[in-house]
Amino acid sequence: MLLAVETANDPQRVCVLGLGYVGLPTAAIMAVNGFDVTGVDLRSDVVEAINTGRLPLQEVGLKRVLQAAINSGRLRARQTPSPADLFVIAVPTPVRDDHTPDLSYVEQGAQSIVPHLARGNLVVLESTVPPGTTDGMLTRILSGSGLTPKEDFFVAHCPERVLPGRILAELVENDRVIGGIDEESGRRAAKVYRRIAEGKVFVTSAITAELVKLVENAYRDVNVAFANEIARVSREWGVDGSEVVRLANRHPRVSILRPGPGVGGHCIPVDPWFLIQTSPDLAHLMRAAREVNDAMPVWVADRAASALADIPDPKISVWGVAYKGNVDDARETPALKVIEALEARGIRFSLADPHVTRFPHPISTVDESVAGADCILLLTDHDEFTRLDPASVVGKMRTRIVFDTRDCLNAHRWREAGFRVIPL
Ligand code: SAJ
Repeated sequence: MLLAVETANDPQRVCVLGLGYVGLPTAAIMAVNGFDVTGVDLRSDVVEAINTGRLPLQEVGLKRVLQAAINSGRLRARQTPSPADLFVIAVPTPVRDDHTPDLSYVEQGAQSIVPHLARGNLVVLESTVPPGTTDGMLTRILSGSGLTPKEDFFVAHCPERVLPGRILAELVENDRVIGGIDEESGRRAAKVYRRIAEGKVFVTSAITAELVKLVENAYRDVNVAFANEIARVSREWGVDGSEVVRLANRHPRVSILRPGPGVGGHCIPVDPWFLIQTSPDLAHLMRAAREVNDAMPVWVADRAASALADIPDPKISVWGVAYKGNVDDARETPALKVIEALEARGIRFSLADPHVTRFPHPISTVDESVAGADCILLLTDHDEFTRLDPASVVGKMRTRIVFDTRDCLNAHRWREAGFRVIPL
């Protein structure tokens, strides 16, 4: 971790708005690097947890950094902002049901800064936004303070790039792209990020930075969609799509991601819409990728249902509702759509997930979930599942079928234990 090298004109007091998966680690890392940080979140339970050194969310290594930050006396949480040299906005930017961006949290965050904005302040937007937001809506709201942008205060977009499950490492190690609304804004923001990041810091325009972020996530969505399409085409030929992808990737210039039950989380299924919505006549590939990935959960449920077609009143033990392995996050999880499709087909199910605590359906242990089940439907590649000895569940099930949608189980071992193993 870098040690802070402070100079008189650098921002020292930081106010981080939004203490979720990005804002909280950012606030903690800034505090341990010498900034004096006030974290702001609307939720009183989150604020209280942080002030007592408790984690409001699961993330590898975060507890240690949070406690170090709290113990240093340089991090505290509040429900409202206070005056600062630097404001960092790290709030959610979801899409509505009609796929239009919901920027209400950014708007509220910006409005809450206005009464505190002072001459010389820098405002950095980390949240992912449609092109034009930083130099448009955000700067406009901040101008409500009576101060003049690019003269009295400075604004930049520095999109977060951290991967849930590796947030602390990536926060420090990843390169950063900084887009200023003018050169001075970019220069000031770059100076801040050079204090906390070991990766390279690239300075560009606000629009370019907005596009870069959206393109990164759209790229991943398109790549997974390609993998998922391969899985479905391979299935037509009766072969395992994951094996096709794995072997194609042995070519030195092919790098396809892994097929799965669909794409979840609060970023990859959301962000491409910010581009599709703003360039509807151009973004054909990105729209198609969204459609391919969104169709996966129902396809998976259909496959599971047909595997159980001969079994009376079948029961499925669903393993994993988190949107991906080893995280506690179930936002936009494909598991929910798979479950809804199973429900619509009248199939009984029971859910197991060792990480997720907040979910619309009850979650049980693996042992409870497999009791009397006919099929394990693995949707999330948590380590707890991949490491599990099939012998420990085989006796509890009525029928021995396992449908591994993540290609993460040792098929040989499961077959030896008497299971019929279905690949994606
Ligand atoms: N997935 C697959 N197959 C794969 C990879 C992912 O089906 O080979 C699925 C996952 O299971 C999950 C979804 O895609 O449901 C998204 O997972 P992810 O690990 O690809 O990405 P996120 O959403 O956890 O984090 C992404 C990252 N973006 C990129 O890698 C380009 C992260 O760096 C961003 O900071 C984050 O979005 C964000 O906040 O924007």
